Amino acid sequence: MTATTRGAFIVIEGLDRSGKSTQAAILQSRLQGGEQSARAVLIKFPDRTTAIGKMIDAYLRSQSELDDHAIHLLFSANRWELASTIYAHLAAGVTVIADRYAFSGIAFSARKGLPYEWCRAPDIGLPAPDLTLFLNVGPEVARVRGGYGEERYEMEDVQRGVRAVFERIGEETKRTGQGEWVEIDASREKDLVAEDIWRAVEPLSIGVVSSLQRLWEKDPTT
Ligand code: DGP
Repeated sequence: MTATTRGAFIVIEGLDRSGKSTQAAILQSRLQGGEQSARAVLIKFPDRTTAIGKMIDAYLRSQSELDDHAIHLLFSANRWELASTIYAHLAAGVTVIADRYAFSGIAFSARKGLPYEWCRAPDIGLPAPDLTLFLNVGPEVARVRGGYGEERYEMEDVQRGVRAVFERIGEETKRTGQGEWVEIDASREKDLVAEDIWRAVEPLSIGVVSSLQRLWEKDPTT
């Protein structure tokens, strides 16, 4: 029996203003323009275009208030509503790049004091990324870059707490081997960051033979 090749699922995570969206766009065009000319789609979380995404958008702009648990579940539901789209693309051999994913879900809510395990639970079973690129910048660098302050969470002390939770997630992912977690020094010039990203992604750009895993099927904390 011949093994079938599917598209790779690549997630880009990081603090606000770490350059995720810029790098995701560079990566997408590089994948599409290469010799192999892979097809690649970019999905941004939260997806603010859906009905759930509109509620999230209003919350982030402080136009509505929601209980911390309720908004956490909405962010997760927003990922679940796109899960079948992700599966379909991957099965069709298309590379999927997600700008943020479930790791942001844990990081932003656990920072508020919600229990880590509780934060992880609603995302268990989502399609698991083959590779997560964590764009690492200090919160002070991120603040200077684009100007925090327009949306909820865009404050240095919040970002500092979020970063600490991301570090825990990265350590757990590396220890348990459930997916690959690569840290990229994103405080550097954007072309250098893009080169490091490409080095990590290139082996996956021709597709993946192994079957897609589900997120946290094994408890990473044990
Ligand atoms: P962005 O559109 O990437 O700038 O993200 C909007 C904000 O929402 C940003 O401050 C990070 C935060 N965020 C993204 N995903 C989640 C999530 O799953 N849960 C929570 N609580 N916040 C999130």
